[in-house]
Amino acid sequence: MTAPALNTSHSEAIFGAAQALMPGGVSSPVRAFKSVGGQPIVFDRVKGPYAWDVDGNKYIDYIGSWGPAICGHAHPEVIAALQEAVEKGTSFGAPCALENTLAEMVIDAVPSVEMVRFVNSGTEACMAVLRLMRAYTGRDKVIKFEGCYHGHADMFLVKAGSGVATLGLPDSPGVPRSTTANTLTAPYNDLEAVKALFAENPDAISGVILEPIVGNAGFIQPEPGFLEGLRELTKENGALLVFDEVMTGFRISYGGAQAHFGVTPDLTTMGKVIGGGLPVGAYGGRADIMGMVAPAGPMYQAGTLSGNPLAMTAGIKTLELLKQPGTYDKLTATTQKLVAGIKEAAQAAGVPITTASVSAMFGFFLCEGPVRNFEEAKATDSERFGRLHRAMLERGVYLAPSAFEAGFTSLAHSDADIEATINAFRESFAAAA
Ligand code: KE4
Repeated sequence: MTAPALNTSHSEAIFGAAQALMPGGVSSPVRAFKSVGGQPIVFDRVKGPYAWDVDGNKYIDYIGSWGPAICGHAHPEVIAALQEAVEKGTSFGAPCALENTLAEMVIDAVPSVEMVRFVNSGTEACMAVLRLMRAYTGRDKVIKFEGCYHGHADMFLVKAGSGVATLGLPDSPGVPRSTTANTLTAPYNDLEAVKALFAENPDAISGVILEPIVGNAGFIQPEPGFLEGLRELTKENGALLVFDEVMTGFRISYGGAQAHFGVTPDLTTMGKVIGGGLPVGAYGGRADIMGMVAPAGPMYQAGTLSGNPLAMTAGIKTLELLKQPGTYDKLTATTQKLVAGIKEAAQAAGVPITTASVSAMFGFFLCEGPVRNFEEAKATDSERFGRLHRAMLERGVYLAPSAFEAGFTSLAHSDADIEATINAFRESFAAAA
């Protein structure tokens, strides 16, 4: 069944004008639709599970601003809390009680976090946590995994995921070799490779940082024993284990992926959900390590807007909503129903697919699978994904514009939304075959 042609003339005009104003016309590369082709959709407004573009087209949104909108976009209680808070000012640059409140909520929720520092993005959180790993251990090297993305700080742009993988960039110019010389990489789910790196670099590795569930190389889960093995290996080698939960934090469970899997790292980075859509990042962990952070200790990190009252307000209200009983059971049921429908739709069209989900995060690769690491993820049929993405847009469903991203559901996605999405997949797999 062919979808009605999508009128996107206003999107095209606005995006066209943006080309001369901002590199690629966007504020973040993955939004430019480079790997799926066609023009990006310019948003006008969002509400619940929906987005409307500037031409008035409505979409069921499975990006949710790349994670923050887990309660649904513009949740009335978050909006009301912000409207009240904004009357008291937009930024203080001074301590405020709201920081205590959100810090207590994060500390109570996340097993590894005894103390936390708020920053303004996941990138900042990951930059700071690497500096802290090095400050605490006195060692310079770090192990990351191919396909994992920890923001755009120089030392992490080595075999990175997300937009770097999407655009097929050989990492990035402007990053000195001297900076990335201390960044060691291993395939995800490969404990032997990590063991070898420790053996080759005795007493030189500050720690291992990873996405406990990968959402930046497509959706890749840790194999049984992988996280536990890293926990043991880092302990044996006097190194730190760091979970980058910027994407998984408060999405996989109220305590994040670490609570879901029962593996407690030494440090954790967070972002997205804890800001409820406003710019927030955070890093936290063992008090003896966090005690090194200025002004309590010598490791310097700072930020003008860190802990600002609006971001704290949105984060507090979002976590209050997520803490309600039954939240994650509902998110899991919604997502499992969606993913089962996607798989059935692909199989009906004879399209090879491997799907997976945990709580409110999901993904699929257009290949047989299994997909255990970034190398295997590259087997996905990116060309067909591009055609599928466009066909879904034409049917009112907004998926991440990249085969190397994850999908996000929310408390606002209804059964009717899921049914409509599955129908759109049925038609689109056939159209994009
Ligand atoms: P930000 O600096 O974008 O707030 O966070 C960086 C980051 C760190 N760690 C993980 C696990 C992340 O997923 C991210 C950011 N995620 C991407 C989506 N794949 C953000 C979207 C974008 O870059 O526009």
